[in-house]
Amino acid sequence: MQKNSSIYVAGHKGLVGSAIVRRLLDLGYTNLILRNRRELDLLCQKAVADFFSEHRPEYVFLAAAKVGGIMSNKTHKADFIYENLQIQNNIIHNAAICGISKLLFLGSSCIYPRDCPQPMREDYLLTGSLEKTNDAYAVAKIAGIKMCQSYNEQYNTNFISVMPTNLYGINDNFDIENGHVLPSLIRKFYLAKINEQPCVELWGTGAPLREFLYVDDLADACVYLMNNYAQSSIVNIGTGEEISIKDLAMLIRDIVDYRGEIIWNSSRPDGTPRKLLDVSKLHVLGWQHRVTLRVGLKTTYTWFLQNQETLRQ
Ligand code: GFB
Repeated sequence: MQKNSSIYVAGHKGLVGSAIVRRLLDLGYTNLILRNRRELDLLCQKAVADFFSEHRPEYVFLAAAKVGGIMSNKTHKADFIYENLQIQNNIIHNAAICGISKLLFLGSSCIYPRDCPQPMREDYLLTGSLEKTNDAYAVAKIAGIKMCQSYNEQYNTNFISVMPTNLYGINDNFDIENGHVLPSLIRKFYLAKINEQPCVELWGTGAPLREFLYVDDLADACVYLMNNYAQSSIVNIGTGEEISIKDLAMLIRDIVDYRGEIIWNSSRPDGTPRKLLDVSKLHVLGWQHRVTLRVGLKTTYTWFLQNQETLRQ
């Protein structure tokens, strides 16, 4: 990308899209095209077609998606599969028609089989059954990968796909019922602290293992790969480090400075037992994460405290 290339960041209000915009602006890219939901309905085929033919962006970061935590995925499967397929079909197809220079599609680590060998290498895709709590979302993301690869094969496009691990950071969704574990726990512990509650209820057993990447690191990796990677095969983006949900809860409780107890509600799902990415391909390509979990958590908690009025909930 040149500093004056026209770059469309789809989903620029979300956790990932807003981080990509911050990174691009920091690096001196000056020609960003941004549209909020009211200005451009990505579910509408005609609106997306008109947008591409009018603006003809050179580069596209496809960070628009319907996302959510384990309960949201489990209870809104139709919305997750429909909205994600629709958004990515509209953008990828019109990007090809319009002849853009390059597109980066964001997938997810949940595309890999539930009982995948760990850490999960890129070539384990489609080698086993998916985790049931998020299979609708995962199928949509797998379709997005196949779509990018198919357009590359048939139409000689330059569409790349990256698979981030569980993300967190500023601009996250802190909703207790629908959010991901990390922002939900920040909010649960914070509310328990200010309301002086003796205990906080968390979900599942606390035994599952997860890998967490700070979203500014993810954005940096996306810009790096847009500039340095041009193959159809997918690339994992993560830290290569994992933590149990129980240990994550202790860490967040410590940062929030909540002194009460934790109660585990095992009637809520654990989800996949372990989800650790193999990031050796990314390391060979020349990129490594920088932000440690403790530092990223502190930054996120400070942002959460300073943005109470405008939090997405
Ligand atoms: O982040 P999370 O919602 O989704 O949950 P996944 C991770 C783990 O945290 C699960 C536990 O084992 C939950 O049972 N957990 C404990 C909680 N307390 C809580 C809580 O209060 N809220 C939440 N949300 N979890 C998602 C997928 O899976 O991963 C998405 O649903 C996406 O599709 C994302 O791929 C990256 O890590 O299980």
